[in-house]
Amino acid sequence: MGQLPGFTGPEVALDPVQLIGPDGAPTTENRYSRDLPEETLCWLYELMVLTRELDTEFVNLQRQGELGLYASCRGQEAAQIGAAAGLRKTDWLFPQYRELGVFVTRGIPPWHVASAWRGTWNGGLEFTAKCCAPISVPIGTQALHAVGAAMAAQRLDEDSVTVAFVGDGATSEGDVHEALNFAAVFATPCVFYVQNNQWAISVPLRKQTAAPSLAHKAIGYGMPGIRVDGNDPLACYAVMAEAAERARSGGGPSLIEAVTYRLGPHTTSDDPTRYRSGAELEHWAALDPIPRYRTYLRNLGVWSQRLEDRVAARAKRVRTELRDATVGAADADIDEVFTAVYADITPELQQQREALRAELARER
Ligand SMILES: Cc1ncc(C[n+]2csc(CCOP(=O)(O)OP(=O)(O)O)c2C)c(N)n1
Ligand SMILES: [Mg+2]
Repeated sequence: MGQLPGFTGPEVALDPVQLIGPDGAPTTENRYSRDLPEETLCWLYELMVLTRELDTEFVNLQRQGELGLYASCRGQEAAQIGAAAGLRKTDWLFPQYRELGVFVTRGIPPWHVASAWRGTWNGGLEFTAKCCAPISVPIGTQALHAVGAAMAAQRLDEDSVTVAFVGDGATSEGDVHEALNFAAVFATPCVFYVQNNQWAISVPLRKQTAAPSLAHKAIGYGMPGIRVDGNDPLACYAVMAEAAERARSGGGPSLIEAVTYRLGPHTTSDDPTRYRSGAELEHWAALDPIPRYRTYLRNLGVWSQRLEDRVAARAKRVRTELRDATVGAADADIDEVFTAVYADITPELQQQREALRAELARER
């Protein structure tokens, strides 16, 4: 890649970091360790299966009219779980909206996520109990929040790191540019984690950027850029853990591009067969992170039928809990839209509140 004369910033490798090959065999990559305790290896597997199962339940619940909308993370489990697991529980997460794997890893109850998809005004204020911001539907805005929170941590002398989860499409937003630039200039403890799932609704990656990769954008901001195989949980874990430690120890922000694929539609309102080919889907379905990781664990002698049965039983239980808590749940209190803005409601908001109440009463 051509660089400006005198440029002394980091080079970005186009080849993604990969610790487990598509066939489930360990690769020759030796800059990162795949040496995690057996318990952690099994935990990652459990989270991936659990997320896949819950994701299916979320789609079902939407189809049955219990959720307004849902954005499936099918295919992105390794990218999300690997990354979230590589962090401390006190590191603050700033998700977009497709991050079920991140929420599950953090221990956010799935019904809190369901409540957000039923249209609560706040998109998941309960997530904050687990150091995770609510879902962000306005694309890229969460990147600014992540940098602001990182600057706050810096000033308070805390050693927590923030992570902005953004999509490939979000990298075209002005907000994300501003966030990256601020983060680099002020050396904030923030990691930008781009899940490049190849699509932004119906816009393919090739129409999103003319850069060699999304990770290469890091060069322009003056921060390390790393591409990682987003369908390899151990690679995502290792790369995130490294970037978080760098940020924690004063080394500033990093931009990680996790190369993955959205196996499902953009949301339950989308029909991807209208804009992408069956051949493309087949190509990526063969790279599905779950069977790949299962093969890896089996070769390692860590996978067992007992593990599979235990994981399946837990998934079944949690699916039922999600369904029971969601079906027929009460609607959100619309009043909160107005009462939760300021300590004392302003006259303008009070007027709007009364207008809405009157309108709703007419509809009833
Ligand atoms: C500011 C803003 N502009 C446009 C939209 C409409 N929109 C919703 S999702 C989306 C695509 C986002 O793609 P990406 O960042 O790649 O995330 P993905 O959905 O693939 O996970 C767009 C443009 C929005 N929600 N917010
Ligand atoms: Mg995308």
